[in-house]
Amino acid sequence: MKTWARGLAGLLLAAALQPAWSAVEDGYELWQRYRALPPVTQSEVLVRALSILPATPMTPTLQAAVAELKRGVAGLTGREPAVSAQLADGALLLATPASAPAGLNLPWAELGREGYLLRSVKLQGRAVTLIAANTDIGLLYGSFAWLRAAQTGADLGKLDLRSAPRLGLRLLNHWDNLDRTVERGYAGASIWDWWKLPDIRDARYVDYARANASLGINGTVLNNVNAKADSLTAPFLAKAAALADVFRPYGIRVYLSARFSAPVELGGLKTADPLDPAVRAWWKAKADEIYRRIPDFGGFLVKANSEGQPGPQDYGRNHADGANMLAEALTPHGGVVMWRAFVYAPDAGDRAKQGYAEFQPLDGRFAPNVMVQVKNGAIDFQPREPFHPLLGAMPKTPLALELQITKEYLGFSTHLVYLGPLFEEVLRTDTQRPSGVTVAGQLTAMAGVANIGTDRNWCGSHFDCANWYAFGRLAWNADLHASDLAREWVMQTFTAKPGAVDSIVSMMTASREAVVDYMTPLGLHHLMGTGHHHGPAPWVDNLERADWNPVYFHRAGRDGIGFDRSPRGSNATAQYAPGWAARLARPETTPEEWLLWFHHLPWDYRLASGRTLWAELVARYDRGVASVVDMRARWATLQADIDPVRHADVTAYLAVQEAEARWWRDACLAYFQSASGLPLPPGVRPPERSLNDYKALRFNFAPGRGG
Ligand code: GCW
Repeated sequence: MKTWARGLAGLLLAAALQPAWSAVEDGYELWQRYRALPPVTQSEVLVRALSILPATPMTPTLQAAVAELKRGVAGLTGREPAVSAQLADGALLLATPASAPAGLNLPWAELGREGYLLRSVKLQGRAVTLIAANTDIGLLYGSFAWLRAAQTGADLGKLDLRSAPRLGLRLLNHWDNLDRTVERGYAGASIWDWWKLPDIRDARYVDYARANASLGINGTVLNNVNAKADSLTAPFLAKAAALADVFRPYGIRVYLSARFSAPVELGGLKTADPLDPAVRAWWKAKADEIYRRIPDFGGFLVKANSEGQPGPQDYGRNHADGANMLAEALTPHGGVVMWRAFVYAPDAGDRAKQGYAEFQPLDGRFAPNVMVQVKNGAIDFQPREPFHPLLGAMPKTPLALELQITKEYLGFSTHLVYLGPLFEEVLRTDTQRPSGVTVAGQLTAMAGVANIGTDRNWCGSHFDCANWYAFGRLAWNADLHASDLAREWVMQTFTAKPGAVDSIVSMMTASREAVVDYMTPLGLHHLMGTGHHHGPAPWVDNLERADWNPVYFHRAGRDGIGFDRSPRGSNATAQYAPGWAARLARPETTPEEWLLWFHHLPWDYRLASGRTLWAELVARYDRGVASVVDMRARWATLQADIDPVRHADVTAYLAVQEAEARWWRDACLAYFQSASGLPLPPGVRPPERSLNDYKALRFNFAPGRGG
């Protein structure tokens, strides 16, 4: 063969062996890429989805379901199924009780309003796949579930899957401001283009709704809890109504954060006192106005008397007075109030105790359509917190769990930290109220603080989208396992190649423990930089309020480290059920991962490992860094399995993460060493720079502080 011909043949062979990466793997399509499946799976999907037989009547929601199935199957197999009215072999049959073929005996009642059933059946001699639900939204959820099954290796010829959410409300909370900045947002600007709304409806809004509906998220709070009253004015309500119109077919209701002082700011009243009849009338009229524009408006989310926000306490009233007033205005329309329990007053003692202290005594005093929304931990979305003592302690009050999807305290969007294990850990914890009832078992709703912005990949990094995914799936079903969700997400997002899937899943599941280790091991918390919350700053001791300073939380000195919340200290442990309280009262029976959250211990205290506290702390910081080094090495081996653009994106981010993990470790060890006065254990690498160098770092333009 001529040299040029050999060269050409070589090139062609190389091209044939190279996976055909699509040109647009930029993350925009999230877990809904629907790329061609491997041939065997592809033909399996093809036989099962030759045509779609929709239920009737053809509502916008059903249209969305059919469109998604067509798009999905076309992408996965290269052939779009026909929509047909004929029952044929290989049909996807969408059925409600009204449209189901006669003789079909299904457990309709168990599916509830939103649940679905997927089942392979023979009908009139034909092998079809049934997607059944009581409502068209159930059919949309079922369609997404079938597409997920098709992409994650389910046997499509033997489907028998039933699923219904336990929680009726599964929401995202956007901390988005009206000027499009996003408080604690690290993924660009707010996706809500308030200025151009209501006339211009960005195509992204539909894709946002599709992504959320695929998980079962059914509500979204559009604006920041640090709310401006303007969001309740007529022009902004028209904008919110436009979004509600886009989201409605996808089963997503719109909610707004309400500023408690709006009657003063917008209504010209002298007071926002919740017991004042004029104030109550103002809110009623406002609610009526909202429902005229948005008939299925979900309700209000409120941050009151917290971090400078107005609230009922400004008028000598309590949280129940405030929440019940809003509830009264919403009741005729079926709306709900989600009243946040994230409160802490200046110098009122242990900050961890304040939410419980203010809210628990009000149990039973809230109107039925009020939910108290509680963060997963008592301080603030730290890498690891013990569960909030309010969870389980208000049996007469519906509770919503607030989780933070955006990584305010976990390295922003540059660190790969999969939050599934964090969410799972909280949801599974036994509150012992009564024994065996987990946090998940205490809930009526779940809310996740969104990490979504205008970045092309939505979340600021490819892997951060897994956190949106895991939140949504767990809100639908809290019994799911974080590692299974990671697997599903990887198979839909990156690749279904088994070895690669295993590698990525193990990176993801290890990543949460890694961040705890390199930032705040052994129950430490709140060690981050002031204001922007980026990077380590355990030395900060000069802020106006005691409980804004890291030194308040870690209390490191020559004598030891940790916050004594035992009965000898602040006695925060007494806010838990008796079994937990007894266990947490003593360091020997406190789970090691929460040790310094509850106890102040001498540096030579012995841990289960046999090491002293000081040596263990150092070892944990080292383990965290090593884990990131390992993640980088694993990712490097996946180059052939991942499209080049996303592989390179993640590679670059992991390098940042490793550098920042080292920075956290070095700065914290330099500081804690100055407090303990102890030498580093033999063989341990000393911090790269001096403590003063770390203290001198400034980040004046860090993202996420909002407006
Ligand atoms: O953690 C703090 C955040 C604030 C946030 C607040 C809250 C919206 O730093 O940015 O404000 O929590 O949850 O209200």
